[in-house]
Amino acid sequence: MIAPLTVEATPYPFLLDPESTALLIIDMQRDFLEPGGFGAALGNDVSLLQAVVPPLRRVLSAARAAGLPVIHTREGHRPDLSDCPPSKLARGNLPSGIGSLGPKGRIMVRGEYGHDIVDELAPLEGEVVLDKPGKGSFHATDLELMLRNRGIDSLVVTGVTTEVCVHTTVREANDRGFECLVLEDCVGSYFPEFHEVGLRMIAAQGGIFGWVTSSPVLLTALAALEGEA
Ligand code: C5J
Repeated sequence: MIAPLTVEATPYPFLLDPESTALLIIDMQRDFLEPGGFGAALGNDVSLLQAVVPPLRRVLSAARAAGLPVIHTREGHRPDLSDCPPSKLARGNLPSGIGSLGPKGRIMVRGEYGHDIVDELAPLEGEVVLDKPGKGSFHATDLELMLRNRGIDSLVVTGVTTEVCVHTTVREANDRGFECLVLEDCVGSYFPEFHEVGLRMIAAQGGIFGWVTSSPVLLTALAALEGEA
């Protein structure tokens, strides 16, 4: 049995038990991070999300080394779009929206190149890749069942975007009794001000939704596990 690690965080230190914590990587897909995808179709500067990749790569590698389960999510839909609410399909009046053919395949459609995770963070064999139709990772998925079956009660949360899929997931997790530690430099937004306020909202009021720390702080804590059997 490994003793919980103390991770300095806001609003107070987070106790991370490596045996009951998973790394959750939300929607690090080409559709959000690269030109020609959904993020760009919505009029966003997708280059803003690229900053998340290097620190998240380091966290992914440390989590794998520490034996933490890794769960990757992907937002998107079946090719016939039968799981896409008409409201979501219509939202934004986009000339080229969900299901349209773009330079990376059909936008936000499962199986298309653009829907998949960026090369730098490609899942390894055995890691969960969870397809979700909504913003939250728990909505219409079996995430909760998988976490409970594995005895996971805490999540290190990363990915994009801070105020949309990350926030929705943290709120869903919190209401289900999971503890969330969000890494401020491993989540990102097209809107720096939303990112900033989104993080503050998580840790405010004594950690109303969870805790916030940075990847270097987590990596320092995880380094203490090296050498432990
Ligand atoms: C958005 C997401 N922003 N992954 N999705 O539509 O945050």
